[in-house]
Amino acid sequence: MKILHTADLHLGAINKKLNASQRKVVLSEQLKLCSDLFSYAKKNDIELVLISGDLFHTTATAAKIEQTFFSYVADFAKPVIYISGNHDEEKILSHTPDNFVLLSGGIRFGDVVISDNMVALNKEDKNIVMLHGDIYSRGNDYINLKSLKGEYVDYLALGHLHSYSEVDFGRGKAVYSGSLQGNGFDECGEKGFVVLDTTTMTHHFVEFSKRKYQIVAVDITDKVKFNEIVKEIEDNLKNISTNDLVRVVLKGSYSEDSEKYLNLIEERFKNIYFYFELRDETQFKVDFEKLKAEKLSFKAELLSLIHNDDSLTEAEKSQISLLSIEALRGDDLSI
Ligand SMILES: [Mn+2]
Repeated sequence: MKILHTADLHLGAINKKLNASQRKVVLSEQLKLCSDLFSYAKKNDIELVLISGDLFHTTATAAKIEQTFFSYVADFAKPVIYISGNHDEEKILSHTPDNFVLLSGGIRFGDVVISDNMVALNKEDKNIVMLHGDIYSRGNDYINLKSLKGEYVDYLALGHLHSYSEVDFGRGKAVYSGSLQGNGFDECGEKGFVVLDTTTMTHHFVEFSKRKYQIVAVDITDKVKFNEIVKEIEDNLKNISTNDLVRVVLKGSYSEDSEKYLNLIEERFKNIYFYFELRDETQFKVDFEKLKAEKLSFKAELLSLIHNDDSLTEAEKSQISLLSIEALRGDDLSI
């Protein structure tokens, strides 16, 4: 029997960084992903779908979203087994079709048992236990795998952490399916679900998201002209889909002559990608070799004084140098 394990769909969740039209796209995409998931399940002879919590983002998730989701479940017709998570624990579910099972205890399908606890598991069965929590760090939602070691668990179908991962324990494997799509820059990378074959008790991850959050570091050291900086960013974004949500983090150092115009860079890229944002983590560096050539200039004298002041850290030196240059030029100070 083939089982599809998913979790953390967080239907109704929006990222506050997105504008109204982007939010609309993301919300409808969440449902499209669910509809596609059930289509995948039908095409691939999946007999059971497991949802390991946080199906809905809040108890207040719109009734329309709930209704639409459950219409997909009804259409799938085979059992969809669900446990709640920390986000939808209190949610009162309505419109649930007959094949939607809020798991309480164990259900048997031949030699396969799906349960939400370890009580009454038999050694000779293939036991799949659904839990929602964190196996890696101790907190409110901590699941202590050590305490499960002696239990007859073959596959722990986990929810709560939004990326796929797996850990061997006892006689089985603890597996996070991860969410279907990221919802912030803390959720980068591939997202999808897991397909488990109970004949062999083997599983594999299926990448399924429509768009990804991507953080791309771009070192602009030695790129002085605006076009050179833009070109460097473009080169680093070569393999990124325009459907993606992109954060470019500028790194390295820049000099007094740098044409690092942040607003213009943002303008240049924001309409190319579904979402684009720019972070600047570059460090200002004074080119002292070049300054030496500017003998007898007030700027050269001032910057040399700063450079040679041993009471300052390197970071302080570059910050004070930058402010001095801006002040001398009559610019707004970047303070
Ligand atoms: Mn959760």
